[in-house]
Amino acid sequence: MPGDPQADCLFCKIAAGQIPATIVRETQTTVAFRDINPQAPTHILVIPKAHYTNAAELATAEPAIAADVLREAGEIAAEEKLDSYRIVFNTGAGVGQTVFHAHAHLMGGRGMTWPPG
Ligand code: DGP
Repeated sequence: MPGDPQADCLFCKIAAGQIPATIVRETQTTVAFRDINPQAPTHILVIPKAHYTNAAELATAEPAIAADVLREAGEIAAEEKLDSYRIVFNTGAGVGQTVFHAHAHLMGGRGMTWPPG
């Protein structure tokens, strides 16, 4: 069922506490943890606990939880004292999505160029 934990999903396992991660914040619907391979001084992933493959699928099925993910990213950015930051949802292997459980990358603490590579 969409939303149910997937046995072979890394981020479902992190959400369930079965794989360790540096947890930053947790709510009823979301978990935020530090990226294992940070691309910026602050690089935090915010995920829904429910399993959806990507951000659009999450927003279609559970718009309130998609909003939770974005609100958490903003509140964490404030906690991390980031006055500028980027939130990225890679969607599809062609643009670098490697974990097929919706996640926001919250990145900040350095300057960034636009457009992204
Ligand atoms: P993406 O490429 O958009 O699918 O992002 C997946 C991110 O997940 C990538 O930046 C690295 C991160 N990541 C992969 N495995 C782990 C892990 O086991 N722990 C943590 N904390 N992050 C992970």
